Amino acid sequence: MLDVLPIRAEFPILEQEVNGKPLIYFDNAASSQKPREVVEAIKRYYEHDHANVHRGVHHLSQRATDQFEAVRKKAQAFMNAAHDHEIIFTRGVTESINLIASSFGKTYIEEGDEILISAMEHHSNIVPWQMLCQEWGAELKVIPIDEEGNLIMERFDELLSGKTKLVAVNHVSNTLGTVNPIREIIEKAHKVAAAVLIDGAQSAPHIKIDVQDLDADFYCISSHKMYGPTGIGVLYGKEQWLNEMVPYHGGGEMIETVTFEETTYNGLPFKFEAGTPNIADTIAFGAAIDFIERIGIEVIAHWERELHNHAVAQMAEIEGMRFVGTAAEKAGVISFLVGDIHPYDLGAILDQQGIAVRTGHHCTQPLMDRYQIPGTVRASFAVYNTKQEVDDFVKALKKAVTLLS
Ligand code: C6P
Repeated sequence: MLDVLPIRAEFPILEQEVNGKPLIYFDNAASSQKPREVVEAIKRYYEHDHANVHRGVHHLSQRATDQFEAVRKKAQAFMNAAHDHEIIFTRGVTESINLIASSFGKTYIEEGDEILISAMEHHSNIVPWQMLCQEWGAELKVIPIDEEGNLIMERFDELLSGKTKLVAVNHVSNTLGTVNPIREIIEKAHKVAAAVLIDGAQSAPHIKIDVQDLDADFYCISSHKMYGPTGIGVLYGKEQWLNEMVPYHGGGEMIETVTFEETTYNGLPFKFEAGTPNIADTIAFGAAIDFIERIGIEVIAHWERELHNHAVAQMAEIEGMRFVGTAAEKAGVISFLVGDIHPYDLGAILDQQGIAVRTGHHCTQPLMDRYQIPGTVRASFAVYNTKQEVDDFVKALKKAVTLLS
């Protein structure tokens, strides 16, 4: 069993009371909290090392550049990318998907082409593809899901065709917790020469990512769900795609030469990194990767699974409990409703007891339509959560249900 208390002690924010009760933070799928070493990395950078990167010959600029580029190598190792120039820093998964939708669209998409997504995508993995389809006359197709929250793979097989240019699915659903069979999806998509983008927002904190082993074309992760700062993430892209695709943003850093008549572009990864990057948060993201690797991603996943099972077993006893998302392959996310109590009401009463959960549609409105529900309450776990917190949460939930029934 994981010795969780020393890990928990590394997170100063957890040592507070909310509404007179010790904070129980179960909103980790939205954004996880940051260990001291991540907070310290930001402070240290601004107090000692700040200068712009890749620009100056002076000492501070070189020091900042070295630290910044070291994180690219760290992220490369974390995802097992073949080259460090396949690691593009972005603001997070949303920006990464928009980058691909824009650059891939401009480079490859023609009228009549198809983009395939799934019914359990986050709005970030729906809207950019709708925009691409509108712009280029392509069509968006959707892989349906069954009642438990599994992709219906027979429908995927039927939807996949020579017209499919790109398949974009999440590795783990933020609302259902389903872990999707992305290896099979990638293999099948490649048979019709379609590229595959994996939205790894919810997998990166829990599952070992190996982009070479998966043969993923694009894989997106956000630091803030991985114990790191907000505003920084990684787009992994296979070298060949990134070399062929047109740039996303124009500006400094992404150019080789500029005249008023013509601009030539920089090589990878800088071609996709216009402007001054988010240096401090990138460096602190490196500290977050160190944190995950120090604990071990398998250890984290195992602990979260224990918390999940411990919670589900007790929650199932509550009358009227309905779990939304019950796939066999699941991460530490529990979406639920109780009777006809509105999720906001449950969330508000839990908050009064110091418990942070997310309520609503979780940026997956089409998924809510699929289940014909207004939203859910979602509890999601991280490595610093304890079984005692789960017990306290269940007790508070029972109290809330009694109050609202
Ligand atoms: N989901 C949640 O509470 P950004 O905001 O760009 O880092 O990530 C967007 C995103 C994309 N895909 C999935 C599967 C996600 O879960 C998220 C973020 C948060 O579920 C905030 S809406």
